[in-house]
Amino acid sequence: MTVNVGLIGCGIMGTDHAAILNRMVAGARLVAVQDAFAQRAESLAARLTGLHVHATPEALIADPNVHAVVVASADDSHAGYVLACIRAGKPVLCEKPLAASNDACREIVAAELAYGKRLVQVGFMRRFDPGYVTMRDTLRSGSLGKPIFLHCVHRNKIAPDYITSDLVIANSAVHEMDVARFLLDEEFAAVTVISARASRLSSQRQPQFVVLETVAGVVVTVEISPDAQYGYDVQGELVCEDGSMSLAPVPNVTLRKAGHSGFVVEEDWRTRFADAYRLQACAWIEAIQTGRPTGSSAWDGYAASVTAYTALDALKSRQRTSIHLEARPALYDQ
Ligand code: ISE
Repeated sequence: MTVNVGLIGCGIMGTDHAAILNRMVAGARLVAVQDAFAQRAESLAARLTGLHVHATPEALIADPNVHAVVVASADDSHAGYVLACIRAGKPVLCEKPLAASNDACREIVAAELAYGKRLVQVGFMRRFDPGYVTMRDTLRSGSLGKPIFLHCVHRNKIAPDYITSDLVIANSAVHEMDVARFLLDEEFAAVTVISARASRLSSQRQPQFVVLETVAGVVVTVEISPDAQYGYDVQGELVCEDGSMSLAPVPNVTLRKAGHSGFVVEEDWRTRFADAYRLQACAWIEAIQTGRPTGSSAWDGYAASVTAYTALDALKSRQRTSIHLEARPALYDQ
């Protein structure tokens, strides 16, 4: 069965999703778009054939020709559209964050529980990055023993002006909060945040160092540098009882030129995680076709949100702060 997809939000991420669905995913067809700025939807429709432009997100969700929805609109609008998709019984791939508060995440989980089936996938694309997937599979094989430390580095080339110290955590480090749960398969118990001095590029955001402790005692460190200047750089090393494994640089080609030997560093996450975004879309469509949900669930979106907001409390208080999640409903057991 071909899955007809409607897209809400035609900004940078929405346009990327459209290009992926249009060209790279077997079994998917982008059929409808909508954006708060109608002109953006019109211009996307002018570039791709066969798209219906809807005036409102509600009309797009209600369109009987739309089987499933991608939400890539402004962050604070996500929850409302995800809830509307659940009410309509339509699968939805929602860009992170799932919602703008823990309460709104809980409301989505409750709506899905009432519906009785998983419909929501959160766009934490790193779960589909071949490097992280290999690390997870290797850890599960048991060949390296139990995990002890996960060291993460997350550097953006230059953060946009709206990024503050809070958003360095809630918008950037939240990826490590999700992918660490994915790798380690357990929840966090506590978080501590240490701020480094601000770079001369911006006084409004400090680079942050986040230390997370899992329930089993694995320590996860995350350096988040919003203005690293040299490029977009994501690193990860998982140290286990019998060895360690690290993400390899992407792309994995060594360049030698003018006295240097090394690899090109990506500009941003859209190129660094291009494969992950494509594989995420393929997996989402396959999950709809087979009825076997995959990727980050609404529960994972809730857990990432609680972890990020607790980290913001820890940033303010400068204290090690406990993380409290509700009991995970059986719907979300793997
Ligand atoms: C951005 O919103 C993302 O989601 C990227 O993956 C992340 O690397 C970046 O720091 C965020 O601002």
